[in-house]
Amino acid sequence: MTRASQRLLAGDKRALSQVISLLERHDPATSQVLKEIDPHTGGAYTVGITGPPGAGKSTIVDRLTELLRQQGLTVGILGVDPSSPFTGGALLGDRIRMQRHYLDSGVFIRSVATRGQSGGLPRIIKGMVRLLDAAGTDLVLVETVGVGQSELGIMGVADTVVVTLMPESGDAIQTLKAGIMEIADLYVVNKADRDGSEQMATTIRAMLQMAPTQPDWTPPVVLTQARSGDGISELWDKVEEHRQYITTSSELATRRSQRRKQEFLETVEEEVGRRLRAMMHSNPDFVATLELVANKNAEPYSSAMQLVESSYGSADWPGSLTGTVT
Ligand SMILES: Nc1nc2c(ncn2[C@@H]2O[C@H](COP(=O)(O)OP(=O)(O)OP(=O)(O)O)[C@@H](O)[C@H]2O)c(=O)[nH]1
Ligand SMILES: [Mg+2]
Repeated sequence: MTRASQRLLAGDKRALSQVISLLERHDPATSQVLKEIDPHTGGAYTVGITGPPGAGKSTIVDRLTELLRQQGLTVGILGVDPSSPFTGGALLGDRIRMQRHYLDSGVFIRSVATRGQSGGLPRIIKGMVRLLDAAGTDLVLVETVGVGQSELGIMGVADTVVVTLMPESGDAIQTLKAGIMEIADLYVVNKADRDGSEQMATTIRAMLQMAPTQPDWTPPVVLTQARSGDGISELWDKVEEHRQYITTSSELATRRSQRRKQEFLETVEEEVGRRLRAMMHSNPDFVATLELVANKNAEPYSSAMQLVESSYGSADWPGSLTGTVT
C-alpha cells in the first residue's frame, strides 16, 4: 500500500488534503490511492445541501457542523462553487463564519470549483467523498448552489438530499417544478424569521401530497432560522429519520451501487473525451484527419464513425453512456 493511502487511512488530514489536490488536478497517482482505500469506505454518511443562491445553505452547514461536533462526530465539508474559477480552499458564501471550524481538527473544509463544467457537480467530488470517508469522517456535508437541472447532480453523491429554500424565493413553485421535487429527501424553509415562510412550507407540503415522489417516504418540511440556529436540531432529527428509513429499506445500498456504476461510466466518458482533445494537438494521424475533414477532403460524419468503429468496434452504442443508467 502506498504511503499516501496509509496516512490517509490513519486519518492524517494533510495527506487527505494532498490527495484531494492531486485528484483535482487529475493526477494519475490518485488512481492507486482510490483503489487502495476503497475497501475501507462506506462508514461515512453524506448529506447534500442544495438550493438557490443565498438561501442560507452555508449558514445551515455551519450550524449542522456545530451540532455534529457537539455530538463528537467528525465532519467533512465540500463546497461546490460554480461561480468562481478557483476559490483556494475557502467555502462559498459565509467564508468568515466558517473559519471558526478551520481550527477544529475534527472538521475538514474544502471548496471545489466546477470550472464551467455542465451538469453542475464535478465528477471528482465522488472520489473526494470516498477519501474523506476512508480518513474516518463520520458525516460529509456537500453544499451545491443552483436551480433546476444543475442541482440534479447532487443525487450522484448524497445519501440524503436537503433542498433549502427561503421565503423570498418567490419562484419556489417554479423551482420545485423544475425537477427538484424528485431529488429532495427533505425540505428546509430557511429564514423563517421572515414573512411567508409558513405559507411556503404549507405550499410545499400540499405539492408533495398531490404528487408523491417516493413510495414510502414523504419528505418532511422543516422551518429553520440558520442565523440564530433555530430549527437546526429538528432538521438533523429529520436527516437521521431519513437515514434510518433508507438504511432499513435497503434503498441506501441500492443508491450507493447505482452511484458507483454511474461514476464508472461518467469517468470512462470524461476520460475518453479528455484523451480525444489531447489527440487533437499531439497525434499526427488525428491532426491530418481533422485537416482532411476541414478542407472537405473527408466527410465529417462518416469519418468520425470510421474512427470510432476502428477503436471500439461496431457495437450498437446506446447513445450517451451516462444517459442510459437509471
Ligand atoms: N434573516 C435571515 N437571514 C439568514 C438566515 N440564515 C442565513 N441568513 C443570511 O442569508 C445570507 C446568505 O446566507 P448563506 O448561508 O451564505 O447562503 P447560501 O445559500 O450558502 O448562499 P450561496 O452559497 O451564495 O448560494 C447571509 O447574509 C446569511 O447571514 C436566517 O435564518 N434568517
Ligand atoms: Mg453558500
